[in-house]
Amino acid sequence: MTAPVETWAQQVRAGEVRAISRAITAIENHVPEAEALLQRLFAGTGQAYLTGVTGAPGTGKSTLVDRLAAYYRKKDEQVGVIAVDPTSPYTGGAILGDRIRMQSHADDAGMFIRSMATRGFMGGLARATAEVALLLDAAGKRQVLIETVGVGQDEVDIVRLADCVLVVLVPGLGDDIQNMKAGLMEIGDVFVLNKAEREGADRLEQQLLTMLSLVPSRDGWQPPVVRTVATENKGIEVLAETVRRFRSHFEKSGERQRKHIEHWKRRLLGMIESRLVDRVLGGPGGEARLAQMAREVAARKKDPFTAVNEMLAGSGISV
Ligand SMILES: Nc1nc2c(ncn2[C@@H]2O[C@H](COP(=O)(O)OP(=O)(O)OP(=O)(O)O)[C@@H](O)[C@H]2O)c(=O)[nH]1
Ligand SMILES: [Mg+2]
Repeated sequence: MTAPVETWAQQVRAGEVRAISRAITAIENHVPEAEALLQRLFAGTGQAYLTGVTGAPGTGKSTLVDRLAAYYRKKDEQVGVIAVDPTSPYTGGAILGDRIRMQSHADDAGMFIRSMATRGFMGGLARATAEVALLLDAAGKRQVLIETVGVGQDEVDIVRLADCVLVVLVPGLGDDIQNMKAGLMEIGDVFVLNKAEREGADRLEQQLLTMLSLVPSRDGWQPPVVRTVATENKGIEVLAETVRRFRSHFEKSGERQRKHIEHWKRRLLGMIESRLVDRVLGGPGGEARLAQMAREVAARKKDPFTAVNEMLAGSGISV
């Protein structure tokens, strides 16, 4: 942390890998330097297109991201990839697999890949991912791909960040549209039917189309289904073209702008919230104070309103 922030920012803008990596670590650790850096970089952002890739474990998200990234690189677009590691222990093997596969781009300066562990963020994962996306945007990555397993609220928050959301499904995971939550159905802008060479692809496509016909179209966009065999690079071009079509559709209708305003409303709220929490509970003894208050409230020794007032007042916030 010796270089002054402005030098650091210049290095990031120039796409220097070491400067970007160091910035991501700072973001992950939520250190004040990260904020100072992003403040400087912010004006130069808003150029990247964020594509979120989500779906059940093992559906081929990483393979798809890898192929899409290669496709964009061929078009001479710089690419950033954020892979949010799934926490489920049974996907542990796939994480290593990701790293190995992604190494095929290791010597390409136009591509930056970072895996983010979900442990240790205490609900701040969506924030960290959003900030890393901003950073990659500032670093000139025009296509940013974010992979996340579509399971929890955290993941849904991450996916909301994206300009375009790809929901990945595969044949043969059961009849209930692979335990997919209704929320994911609504969040998908494009549905990717991967492993389409497998038995049951036609039936799944039929099921999907039926379900999607029940979802009201947004601004004239009916989410399409694109069939891919990621391992064989099949359907990738059609998929990229579909994303491009979605992009121009929404840029024309002004929906993207509206989505960004919604996004910043949520982000600003979240930032206010976390600032307040830091202020009230940050520093030594914060957790213990919270636990103590919780015990008193649970035992009905104190009502929660008084408890909150006391904690706010204790940190110098007038109530
Ligand atoms: N048959 C077939 N296998 C595929 C296809 N795409 C990916 N796979 C394989 O499916 C397995 C899982 O692929 P990943 O890309 O790691 O899947 P993922 O969704 O990223 O997995 P997690 O990150 O663990 O959730 C790997 O063995 C891939 O080689 C495909 O189109 N057809
Ligand atoms: Mg993966």
